[in-house]
Amino acid sequence: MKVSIIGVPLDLGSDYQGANLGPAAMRIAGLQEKIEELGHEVTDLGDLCVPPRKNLSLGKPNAKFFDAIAKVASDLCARVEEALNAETFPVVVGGDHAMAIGTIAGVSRFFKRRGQKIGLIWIDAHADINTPDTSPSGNIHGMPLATVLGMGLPELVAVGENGAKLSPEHVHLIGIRSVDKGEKTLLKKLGVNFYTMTDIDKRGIQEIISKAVAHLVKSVDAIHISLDLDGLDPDIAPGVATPVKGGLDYRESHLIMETVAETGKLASMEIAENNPILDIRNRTAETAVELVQSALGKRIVD
Ligand SMILES: [Mn+2]
Repeated sequence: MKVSIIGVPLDLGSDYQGANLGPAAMRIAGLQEKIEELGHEVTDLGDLCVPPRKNLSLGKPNAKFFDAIAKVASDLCARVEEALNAETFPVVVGGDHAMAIGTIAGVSRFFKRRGQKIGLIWIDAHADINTPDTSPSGNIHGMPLATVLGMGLPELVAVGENGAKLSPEHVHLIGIRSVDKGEKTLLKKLGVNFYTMTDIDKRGIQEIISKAVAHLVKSVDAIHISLDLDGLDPDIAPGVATPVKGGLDYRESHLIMETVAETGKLASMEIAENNPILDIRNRTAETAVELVQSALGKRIVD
């Protein structure tokens, strides 16, 4: 398989600076080499251009830096679509999770033009389904799931193509344990499939991911993984802006990747929220690179 690495040094979606260094940390952790070890041909397309926050005005307090984020997301959408057009598998490395607005717009546009549907495995401690009306912080990294489902700020919903990029029933949100009040309402109203850490404790990740994937295999043509590293337990991924105790452990997160990979329908993935400033000796990037390997076919015994 051919793989394209796309770096998104975006930190405008969060109050914490440092996620803009995430792509560099992933490269230092050996992202390209570790994918090549699996026999894939890898091209690193470098980083998108993101303006420094000092040069920007806040824009709207309930959707901070929305215009700059919309521009980066549009650029990313185009880059992802090009990578898919070139018959490569995009591995998009961030950058805060606002990047998902662009990545998913690109994946959606590529498959929509072929009359095909996409599904989404979204791993996160948070639901990321706030809108400017419900967000307590105004930080756009808490809004990308709502945005790709067509809710929220029109300038962001319009990225790529206006409107929802996929159907809520084709979204599986895994690992949540910190959900805002407004988000609880929207999660249920939209009909997104979601699995809290309590669900995972009770049912086990194997049952949950197998059923989620079986549902997607039946109903969509391609699957995208949006991995927010704060979905993982802070023990294995401490370098994130908003860590929450009690996340997915090392084996659980690998099993998710392996199970999705086995479908043969995984078309793209992104890794968000790696913040080297908050990390411990690049542990988070190293964990992330290992998870990319599992998603791209690495097995204990081949
Ligand atoms: Mn997130």
